[in-house]
Amino acid sequence: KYIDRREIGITCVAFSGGQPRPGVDLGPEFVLKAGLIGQLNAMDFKTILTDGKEIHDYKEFFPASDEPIGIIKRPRAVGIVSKHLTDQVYQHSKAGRMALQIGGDHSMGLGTVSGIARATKERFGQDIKVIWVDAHADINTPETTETGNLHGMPLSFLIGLVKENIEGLDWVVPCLKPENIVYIGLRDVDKAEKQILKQYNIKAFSMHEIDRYGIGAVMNMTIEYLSKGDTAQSPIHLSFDIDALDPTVAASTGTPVRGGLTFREGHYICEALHETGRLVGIDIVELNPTIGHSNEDTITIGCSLIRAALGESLL
Ligand code: EXY
Ligand code: MN
Ligand code: MN
Ligand code: MN
Repeated sequence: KYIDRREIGITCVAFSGGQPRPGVDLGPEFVLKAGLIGQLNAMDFKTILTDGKEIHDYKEFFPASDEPIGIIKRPRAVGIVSKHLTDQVYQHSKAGRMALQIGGDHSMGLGTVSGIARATKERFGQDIKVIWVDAHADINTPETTETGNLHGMPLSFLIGLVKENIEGLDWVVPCLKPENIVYIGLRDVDKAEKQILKQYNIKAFSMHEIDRYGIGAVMNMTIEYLSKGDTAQSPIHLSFDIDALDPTVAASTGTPVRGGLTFREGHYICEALHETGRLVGIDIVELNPTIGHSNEDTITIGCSLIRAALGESLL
């Protein structure tokens, strides 16, 4: 009921500034070259490229100098990318389209969640709920971060943990409630992040819970959790970091961590979310085709995760 047409608004974010390794900005180009648009059209979706452009790098908006603020690296570039992305995603979502974003590093979650949250609030008066599939929690604050990499911080901005104004990022309006987040796949969480998860009582299924209950039960619990209270049927955004998958499955990513999701577990998550009929947005991020063996596999999997979340049937 949230998506009223078989239309997908696609924004390809060629950006790597939220982390130090070059190449993650090439993710979208490789995904398009692998034929994603044709695959979606074959599923009977009309695809609409944001501003009619295949790839967005937003470089024309970057300031000439982007000195670190404390240890926070490239705050202005990260901020300007996500500010533009917020408006682009908002336009698609507001028009009743599925919003699909391909990255690019996960700092872009600042923009994708902000845009979707604004649109769903306006259209339905509902708060957005977010499934964050990731090896990492991405919830460091500018105070707790040990690396200064903003791809490890988007959720702290989105839930309003950042009180100080950081130049370039001061536009971010908290738009996500901690109780509306569910993590799946965690296995490399910093000490300070663990404290934040505890303090705000954020729902998380780490690899330990996936091993214990199995992915089927974990998805049942996830959907049950997101179906309580007065926003029982509210819209859901999926932010899928490819590093949630095991590095033996998807090697081409900048911060691989052993002990991750299998190919099927990753796809099952997408399929189960599709079945809810509540998905309004999908991010696939941290695809870095310059890293790892056989990058084709990682890119191909990125495409098939997207199709799974859009309801590609297995039979
Ligand atoms: N927690 C570490 C940091 O804050 O730098 C690692 C973050 C990696 C984030 C990747 C994209 O998910
Ligand atoms: Mn991430
Ligand atoms: Mn990650
Ligand atoms: Mn760590």
